[in-house]
This record gives sequence, structure tokens and C-alpha cells, in this order.
Amino acid sequence: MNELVKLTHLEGIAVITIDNPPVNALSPGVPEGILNSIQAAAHDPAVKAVVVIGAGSTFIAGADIREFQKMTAGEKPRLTLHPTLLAIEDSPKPVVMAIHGQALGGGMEVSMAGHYRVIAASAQVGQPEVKLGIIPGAGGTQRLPRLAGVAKALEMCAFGEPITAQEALALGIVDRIIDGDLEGDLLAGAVAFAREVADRPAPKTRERKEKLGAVDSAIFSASRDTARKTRRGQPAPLAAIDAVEASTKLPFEEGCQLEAKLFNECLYSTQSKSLIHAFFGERAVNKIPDIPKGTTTYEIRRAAVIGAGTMGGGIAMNYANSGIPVILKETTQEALDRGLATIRKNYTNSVQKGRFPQAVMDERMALITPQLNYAGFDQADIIVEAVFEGMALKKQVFGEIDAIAKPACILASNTSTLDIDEIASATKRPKMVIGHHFFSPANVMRLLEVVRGKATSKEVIATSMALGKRLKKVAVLAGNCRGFIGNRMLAPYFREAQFLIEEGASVEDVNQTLYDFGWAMGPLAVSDLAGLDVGWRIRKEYRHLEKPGVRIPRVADRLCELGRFGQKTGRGFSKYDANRMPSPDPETAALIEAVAREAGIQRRRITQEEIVDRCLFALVNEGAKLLGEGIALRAVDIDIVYLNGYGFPPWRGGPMFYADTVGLAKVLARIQEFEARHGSDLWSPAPLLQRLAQDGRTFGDFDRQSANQASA
Ligand code: ZOZ
Ligand code: ZOZ
Ligand code: NAD
Repeated sequence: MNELVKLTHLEGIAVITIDNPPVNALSPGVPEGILNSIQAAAHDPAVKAVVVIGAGSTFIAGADIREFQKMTAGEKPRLTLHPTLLAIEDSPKPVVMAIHGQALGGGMEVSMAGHYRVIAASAQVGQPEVKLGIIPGAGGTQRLPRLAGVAKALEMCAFGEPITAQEALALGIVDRIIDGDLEGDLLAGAVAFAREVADRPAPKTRERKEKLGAVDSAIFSASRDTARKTRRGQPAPLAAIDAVEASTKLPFEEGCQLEAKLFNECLYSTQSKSLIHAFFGERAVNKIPDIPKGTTTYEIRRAAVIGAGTMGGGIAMNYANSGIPVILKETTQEALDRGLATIRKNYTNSVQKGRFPQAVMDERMALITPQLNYAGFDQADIIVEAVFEGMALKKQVFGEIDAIAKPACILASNTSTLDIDEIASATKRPKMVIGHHFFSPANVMRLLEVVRGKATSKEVIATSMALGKRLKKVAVLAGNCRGFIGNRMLAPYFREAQFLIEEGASVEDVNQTLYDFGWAMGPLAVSDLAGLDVGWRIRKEYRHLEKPGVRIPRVADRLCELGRFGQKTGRGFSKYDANRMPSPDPETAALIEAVAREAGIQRRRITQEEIVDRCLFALVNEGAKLLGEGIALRAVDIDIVYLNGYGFPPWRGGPMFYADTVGLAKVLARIQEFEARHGSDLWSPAPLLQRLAQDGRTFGDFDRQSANQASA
């Protein structure tokens, strides 16, 4: 019917194949191709029924999201789906949707317009639009309740998680699972099904009512409560709930009109632009200009981790979770036992929450071999070092593992800030040395910052990026400098948070204001989570670089001197109970006042605006500096680091995207104000930021220009 949609025939069954690689997104032309094919089949007397199937690895992954980007950038909409879906549903010949891979978003909506659905056992279906800050826009919120029932439709549309083929069958969303993994099995099964139903009256989803009756309205308020709690600050889940509720109150067409109105409101919001930016950003970070796809990678079958502290234990869990056996080495039995007890506690929590059964926990625990020596390290394909932050210790450990590891073993450091090249210099194989910077809690945070030393080989980088995916992380490549991308920016962010408490804000003011901005945790809470002693060790490493007369934060060091390292000791900026719940610590408050007094700081009332601007723009300014230096490949890489490693609100798109939405001229002006007040040592504006602001450009423009130059 066109390039994207093909119509063929199999003895009385019309087969419509959507062929728009890589994921059969609904780009302009696809809905039209389906519509034309349906009409041709309707008019062909030889056709008894119709099968719609996807070519390649999936059915349909949804609307072409790039079209949404074009629309919000001012282009006229080129995509319409609703009329095509009505035409499918009104087809006089039964239409069977044959789903493999994924039927997501608009893909799920297409499938629900069919009269029947068959599905491969490994496939998934879902309405993930809310993850892009939008809601289903082609009747999904109206048809899904009619098929799955209101409660499940509500959950799927408001929270976006896909479901398995088996669940879809149990709910009545699909009619049959087709077994068989061979190419052609699904088509054969779908065609056979189509023959079975060819003579039956075809049920139209939009006319079905049996699952809409007797709905307890309490489910909507309960769902709104959950959305407000778990999707804090996001209107799209609430809009999805409104639209699903409408399916129980309005006729189908009116429900669709309300859905379309809400869809448009969501689509043209900054939140949706931010989340779509993050969606493509997560895919962009894999593209490294000098490391082409297909670069040889090392096989990773066995791993070893050194240090079973806050990070080492979590890193070992990541390997075990991915089925990779991992040795966990410590220096003392006590530290090893403590590390293992934390791992066990984390897994037990997950089992208790029903995340996976006890048997899975047992399998994972069995993959972790705790020990106090280097036995078996000669078999490891990768060794990850996670000992205390200190160059002398790191070099000692790297010297030791260099002597034991096989030549093809990757030697990775989880250092937060230290020079990867200097660490590599302790080995005879600097090309095998790389930073694998995980984030606390390492079993939870999705980021893996991969730090490239000057000698690191391309194969080691390519392996690290692929390994990130295997460990279910988002890997972002960073250059080697103090703190790389994430922590280099974190330093001024934490600095301002501490200055603000010295100047008059309370710990709770700072944490709450940034939590309200959308961060998963405030900065002082993150310091307590990571361990104040980690930053203390870092500051001691770099103390010789401090410039006399330049103000530095003092409170964290003073807490460390008192043995208050944060969550791990139950006290830090805040106090913690056994369940990590914080409460204000009056002793810390007194300490802060004492520090301020000693430094001659006149405490004053600090506004929330000042807290947000000082912390956020310190972050952005440092981001712009390291972007200008080439430490990050793109501004979006920085965004992905912050979204996945530090709990930055996804609906603000990351710090650089946030700065774009504020306007770089405004951001620069505020930084210049802070420079005038607090000095150039702390607040000199990044040259790149100045350039972009002067030219009226954005970090997004910078990325586009870099991409154009790379492809020229
Ligand atoms: O790609 C994974 C995925 O989850 N995709 C997005 C699924 C999604 O969110 N679908 C909903 C879209 S919004 C929608 O459909 C609204 C709606 O209700 C329609 C209403 C229409 C109303 C019109 C009114 C104006 C997936 C699980 C599918 C595959 O994962 P993989 O890891 O195998 O592959 P990826 O993620 O690396 O993707 C491969 C390449 O495909 C690009 N891509 C994926 N989904 C896309 C898409 N491009 C455009 N639109 C999509 N829906 C992806 O960017 C990647 O590209 P490259 O260049 O990096 O290779
Ligand atoms: O609040 C969420 C979050 O994302 N917080 C931000 C965390 C963050 O910023 N991490 C980065 C720290 S900095 C770092 O790692 C880099 C570094 O090198 C430090 C160096 C020092 C600084 C140098 C300066 C120059 C968080 C994920 C923590 C919790 O999520 P929620 O708020 O949604 O709460 P929950 O309770 O629903 O938790 C979600 C799942 O996470 C599990 N969990 C929470 N805290 C944990 C933990 N697991 C282990 N250890 C912890 N401390 C929790 O059990 C839950 O699990 P599931 O199974 O229910 O999903
Ligand atoms: P931690 O103090 O919790 O754990 C360090 C562990 O290493 C201790 O259990 C210690 O006994 C052990 N250790 C010391 N020397 C050892 C050796 N020679 N062999 C084996 N084990 C040894 O510290 P952490 O927070 O897990 O930090 C570890 C590393 O990870 C540091 O480089 C740190 O900068 C980095 N890091 C920390 C965080 C964080 O948030 N805590 C995040 C990312 C990276």
C-alpha cells in the first residue's frame, strides 16, 4: 500500500504488514497505509478476514515520538490515528492483530481497534505514554477499560508499566497466545485464528460495555493519591486517570474528545518536552563518535569486586542480578560480614515486597563469593575496585591486581573523583584500566559513569558501555578530570547547600526546598546517604589545591570529626532511625550556628528561590564548564547522568535542559549576581554559557551543532 505498509494475501486472508524499522513506530504514512489496506481488503471479495502484523522485531512501539518533537517545536501535526482506528473497527471483515515484541502506546491502541488479538508468548503490551509526559491519544483510555476492566486500565494508563502476554490473556485484552519462537509461527497462528473467526460477527471494542458497569469510584481517588505520591509533580498521570474515568461516564466519542484535549494539554507542556528529551537522550549517550557500533568487545563471564562497603556490596549485587558470578573481597572478616549482611538485607526487602521469590534471592546470593584473598581473581574478566577513596591505596590495589589478573581482564575503579590515568600508572596495562563509577545506592541507581583514561582502549570502552546495558544501567561516557561529570558538578551543588545552612537556612529548609523542586532527595540528605566520610576523604586528597582566602564549606568536615558519617552511623546532617527515616538533629543545628559564628557569618532569612537558584545554577555553571572542556560529549549526556545517578526530576529533563527552559540569558544574569556577591573564585560564569547566552542559543542548539559537525 506504501513503503511502510504492505498488503499480501494468504488464501483468503489479507495480511497487512507494517514495516517501518527499527520499531514500526507510527510515522506519517503508517496509519494511512493501514487505512488503505483495510479498505482494499474490505472491497476484495476473495478476502474473508484480515491479519495485521509487524515486520522485524516488534509489532508497533507507538506513535513516532519525533513527530511530537516537531509539533511542539511549531510544525503542523502530520499524524492522525483516530479515524484509521475507527475504520479498522468498522471493517466488515474481522481484523486479527498479531502481536510480537511490543504493542506500546499507539501500537496498543491500533491493536485494540482490531476485533481480535493474538500474541506471541514473549510479547508485552502497554500504554507507557505517561513516561513521556503525555497520555494515550488515540482512544487508549477509552478502549482499554472496555477490554481489561477499569481498574487495570487505570493502572496501565496512569503508571505506564507494560504487562506480559500471559497477563494480557488473563485480563481479556488478547484472545490467544501463539506458541513457537520461529519466524512465521505467529503469522501462521494468526492466519489460522483468522480463518476460525472469519464467519463470526466481529466484536467492536468501542461498543463493548460489559466491563464498564459497577465501577467503585473510590478506585479513582485511590489512584490519584498514588499518582501524587509516586509521580510527584507530574500532571500526566492525573490526566490519564481523568480520561479513564471518563470512559465510565461518557459515550465513547465524547470520551475520546476529552482524551484528545488532555493529550494536547500534556503534549505542549514543558514536562512532556523534558521527558521526551530524556527518552532520546538515553539512547543518544550510547553513540560515541570515535567508537563505532561493532567495535570488538570482551566477553564478561566472571567478575570480582574489591571492597564490600557502601558501594562494593551494591556493585556485586548488580553482577549477581545479571547472572554473572562475582567474587567479593574484603580485608577483614568483620567488614566482609557487614557487607554481606547488607546485601542479604536488601534482597530480603525485595522478597518481602514481592519483587522476586526467595528462590531467586538464593540463586543471586549463591553467585556472590565472599572472601578475604585474591583466590580466583586470575579467572575474572573484570575486576572492580571499590576501596576507600585515596590515591595511595588505589594504586596499591591496582598494582596487586595487575600482578594477578589475566591479560584480557578489565581493571575498573569505582573512584568518585580520582585521576584514572594515575591509577592506571600503577599497572602495566593502562589500556585495560577504566573508571566504572556507580552511584549510591548502587543496586538501585541506574547510572554507570564510564570514565575514559588517556590510554583506555576503545574495546574496553565498548565493553563497558555494553556491560552497562547488561547490568540494566544507563552507561554514560565521561572524560577524566576531578569528579568526572557527576561529582565535578556535585561539588559546587553541595558547596552551595552547605553555604546556605551556614548563612541561615536550616538543613530541613534546604532539603525540603530541593525535594519540592522535584529532586528525589535534598542535597544534604544525599550527602548523608553517600557517607560524609567519602567526601571528607576526597577533600583531604585535594586539600593542597585549596586557594587561600577562598571560602570552603566546613560543616560536613566538623560532623566527620565527630564520627557522624550520615546514614551509616545513624547521624550526619540529620538523624536516622533503623529504617533510614531522617529527623532533624538539634546538635547539628547548634554546630552549624557555631561554624557560622566562627566564620563571622551574619545569619539571615533565606528564600526558597535563593536556595533553588544557588544550588541549581552552581550545578549548571559547572556543567557548562565541563561541556566546554569536552569532559561530556553532549549536554544531554550531563542530563542523563543527573537523571539516573542523582535523582534529578525527570520531568525537568536534567540540569542543562532545565537551564534551557529557564533561558540561558536569565541563568547567566543570576550567576553574575552571585559572582558579584560571593566572588569569582566560586561563581565565574562558564565561557560556553556566556557564549550561548549572548547568541540567544541553548544547550540543545549546542548539541545539534556538535552532531552536525560530527556527521559533516
Ligand atoms: O524503544 C523502546 C520503547 O520503549 N519505545 C518507546 C515506546 C513508547 O513510549 N511508546 C509510546 C509512544 S507515544 C504514543 O504512542 C502516543 C499515542 O498514544 C499515540 C497517539 C497518536 C495521536 C496523534 C495525535 C497528534 C522499545 C521497548 C520499543 C524497544 O527498545 P530497544 O531497547 O530494543 O530499542 P531502542 O529503545 O534503543 O529503540 C531503537 C530505536 O528506535 C527509536 N524509537 C523507539 N521507539 C520510538 C522510536 N522512535 C520514534 N518513536 C518511537 N515510539 C529509538 O530512539 C532508537 O533509535 P536510535 O536512532 O537510537 O536507534
Ligand atoms: O531517593 C532515591 C534517590 O534516587 N535518591 C538520590 C540518590 C543519589 O543522589 N545518589 C547519588 C549519591 S552520590 C554518588 O553516589 C556518587 C559519589 O561518587 C559520591 C561521592 C561523594 C560526593 C563527592 C562530592 C564531590 C532513592 C533511590 C535513594 C530512594 O528512592 P525513593 O525515594 O523512591 O524511595 P524508596 O524507599 O521507594 O526506594 C526505592 C528502592 O530503593 C531501595 N533503597 C532505598 N535506599 C536504599 C535502597 N537500597 C539500598 N540502600 C539504600 N540506601 C528501596 O528499598 C527501594 O527498593 P525497591 O525494591 O522497593 O524498589
Ligand atoms: P566504604 O567505606 O563504605 O567501603 C570501603 C570498603 O573498602 C571498606 O569496607 C573497607 O574495609 C574496604 N577496603 C579498604 N581497603 C581494602 C582492600 N585493600 N581490599 C579490600 N577491601 C578494602 O566506602 P564506599 O562508600 O563504598 O566507597 C568506596 C569507593 O567508591 C570510593 O572510591 C568512593 O569514592 C567510591 N564511591 C562512593 C560512593 C558513595 O556514595 N559512597 C559513590 C560512588 C563511588
